[in-house]
Formats: sequence, C-alpha cells, structure tokens
Amino acid sequence: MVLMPSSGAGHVIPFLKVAGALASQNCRVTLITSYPLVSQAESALITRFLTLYPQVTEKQFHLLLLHLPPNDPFFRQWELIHRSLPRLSDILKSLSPPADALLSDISLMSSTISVTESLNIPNYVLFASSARMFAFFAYYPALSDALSGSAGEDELLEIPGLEGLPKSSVPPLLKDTTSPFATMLRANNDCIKKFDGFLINTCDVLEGKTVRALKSGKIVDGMPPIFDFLYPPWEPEKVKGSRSTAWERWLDEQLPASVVYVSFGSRAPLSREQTIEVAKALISCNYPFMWVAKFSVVDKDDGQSMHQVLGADLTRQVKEKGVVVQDWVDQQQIIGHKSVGGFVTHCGWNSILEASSNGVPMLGWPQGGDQGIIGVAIAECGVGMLGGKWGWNGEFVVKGEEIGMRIREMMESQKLRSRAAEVMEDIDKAVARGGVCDRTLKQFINKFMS
Ligand code: BUP
Repeated sequence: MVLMPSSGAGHVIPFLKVAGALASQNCRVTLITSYPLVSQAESALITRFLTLYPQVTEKQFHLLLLHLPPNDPFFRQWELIHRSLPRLSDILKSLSPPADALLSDISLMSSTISVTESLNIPNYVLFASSARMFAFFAYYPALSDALSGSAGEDELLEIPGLEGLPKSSVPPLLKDTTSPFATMLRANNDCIKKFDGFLINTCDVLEGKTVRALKSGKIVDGMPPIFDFLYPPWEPEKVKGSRSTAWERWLDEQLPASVVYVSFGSRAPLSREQTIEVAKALISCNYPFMWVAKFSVVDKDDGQSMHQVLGADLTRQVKEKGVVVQDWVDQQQIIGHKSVGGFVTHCGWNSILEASSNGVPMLGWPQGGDQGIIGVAIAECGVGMLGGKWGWNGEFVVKGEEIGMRIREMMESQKLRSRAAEVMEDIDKAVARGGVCDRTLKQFINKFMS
C-alpha cells in the first residue's frame, strides 16, 4: 500500500493513522512525503512516525522548485505537487513488489488519477474531513447556482438524503467559483467515479445518515465503494511520570471537567484584535483555561509572543487564570485529560473526532475551509454548539463578552455534557477490537489479500 498525504497536520495525521493501522496488520506500507514540507509540525510528526514504525518505507517526493504566485502555503504545496507529478510516476514504477494500491489525499485526486490509470494501479482516496464535507464535495457542481446566486445566507442548500445545509456554513472561497479552493474542488469532483473507493474517517453516531446517503448513490449515482471507520491512533499510550510538562502538571491540579481548552488548530491564526477579545472572554468566564495560541498560518513563521499581542496587563491576567502555550502540544492527551470539560474549537475534523471520542462538549467557531460544514454536523449530532453568526476568520471581531457568555453556556449545559458522554460510549464500542471500525478496516485490507 502506498500512502500519499498532501500538506498540513490535519491531512498528515489521518494518513499516519491509516499507515500505522495497515502496518500493524502486516501490510507492506510505503509513505510518500513531499519535500520540502510546509510546516515544522508535519516534519516532526513524520519523523516520529517513522521511528515508531521502522517497517514503513519512506519515499521522498522532491517537489520542483517553481516560483508560484503568493497563495496560502498549503494550497501552494498542492499546486507544486500537481506540477511535480512525473516524479510520482517514477516512484511508483520503482517499487518492488509493485504497489497494490495508492491511497491519496482528496486535494491530490485529479493529480494522482492520471498517474495510477497509466500504471494500472488502483487508487483510493483517504478523506481527512467529515462525511458531511465529502457529501458537499461530491454534490458541489449541482450546488453552484445556489452558492453563487442571490439566495440569502440563511437559505438551505439541499443535498439528497441529508438535512438542508445553511448557505452560511460554506466559506466565501467556495462561493467564489474562480477561487483556487473552488477550482481544486471542481477538478477533483470531475474524477470521483474513476476512483476505486473512498476511506472516510467517521462513525455512525456522528454521521450515520450522511454515510448512508453517500452509499445509496443518492448524492452521486455510481459512487465508488465507501469505507467509513474511525482511523485508529498511531501512537502508543504515553508513559506518564517524570517527563510530564508544566501544562500537564497544571492540568493534574485542576478539578475534573473544569478546564476550558481553546485551540483554533494548526493553521487558523486569529487577528490581534480577535486574540485580545478571546483573552478577555477567558479572563471573565471564571473557568480555568488552557489556550494553544498561534499567530501565523505556518508554525515556522510564528515570531510574536503573547506579550507583544496582548500587552502587559492582559498577559498578566491571562497567566493568573490559565495556561497559554505557543508550541505544538499533544492535543489528544489534553482532550483526554479528566480536567478538561469543554473545548473551544475551530472545527477541524481531527479535533472534533478527538473531543467526541473523549466525551468533551464543544463550542464550535469555524474559521474557514470545511469548518463551517463540520460545525453544522456537530451541532446536529448534539456533541457541540455553534458560537453564532461569528463570521469567517477576520471578517469581523467578535466581542469578548459574547464569547465568554457562550463559553459559560457550553460549560454549564447538562444536555451537551450528557450527549457528549453518550457519543463517547458509542464511539468506544465502534472502535473496540472486533467493533465496526475494526471490521471495516479489515474488509478494506481483505480486498488485496486474494
Ligand atoms: Br495546533 C495542534 N497539537 O498543537 P484539525 C494541533 N494538533 O496535536 P487543522 C496537535 O493537529 P484545518 C497542536 O490534535 C489534530 O489532530 C490535533 O487537525 C493536532 O485542524 C490536528 O483539527 C489538527 O483537523 O485545520 O488541520 O489544524 O481544519 O484547516 O485542516
């Protein structure tokens, strides 16, 4: 099995999970890594993975050094991979034994399919986002009039077999049919039926209805097979003890389910003005908090300190009431800590799955990309609530008072807490040995065993 992620921690992490799961089931795994990588986080994750799984072979895919117009660094990487494609063909041809299948990222679909078709290698897409986002992607061409037309933001977009999706949950980038994100989505959509199947990181309790609609062919007639299962963790449980960090020790000292964990993911920096309002909200809401703050799209550009952004007075108040971390943290470990009682999240799908698996209620504040559509899925399932009409990243500044009020609502809602506990129980069953996720993964592997 050859796995080829695209860029961004949120794309690399699910690939490492599936690579680890396949390797643990004695599949021979090759991981294609595109160099230079965009972020330090990706580089550290891949290095750690390869140390833990020495049986996995890394093949470095060296990107052509081209000068492309300025763009989001992650979109730029997708474009570079696309333009460097002949090198992928060389890697695949060089493998011995030959590849049984390529598992590639959604953003690389239109790029990889021409290569695998010419080499006659089955091609599967390993989808890093939610089934709801996949349904939106699959139905995107049929929605283009509704998206670009004059319908109001409260209008519902109809996708067969699903609840209506508010137009407001679609980011401006996808309503502008000429944006790079929209162009990529359309190009990838054009080749859906050429693929051998899609792996989607989800489970019945979160998105059963959407997966059933996808499998029924209601959304795309002739949809290739879908393998829906929660990708298992790739890192063994941490050994607790003297190696614990300052924030772990701080979390250990807090009351159960009392801490608000705040993170807007690995690539969604808030503006200075919005960061100040988040700080005010956290100071005023009277819960201890742990805040993973970042000020740039790519971690290696993070130069500013909290002090520079907030000023001396706010920084002092923030530090009195909580913990602020500017480094990469082990988010799974934080979310799994008994002190964490709520999560303010940008609605990255990996983050949502991590919180759902640990029964942590969420306050969703989508910032861009697929996050608005994911936000709708968590509110519908009941594991989280949405902040409100808080706009897209940087569109306008949401006041600290309002954010604080919504944080208190999340922390005090018994309804959210008990639904989150129910969802966690269901997920526990689904991911248990012999459970539905395990069985689906094995079904996928068995396709190559004859
Ligand atoms: Br930040 C951060 N530690 O410090 P999402 C993130 N993560 O382990 P994305 C850490 O990165 P977009 C950190 O647990 C999750 O698995 C986190 O993926 C981990 O959002 C992953 O949640 C982040 O899908 O943004 O990729 O940052 O939604 O734009 O893909």
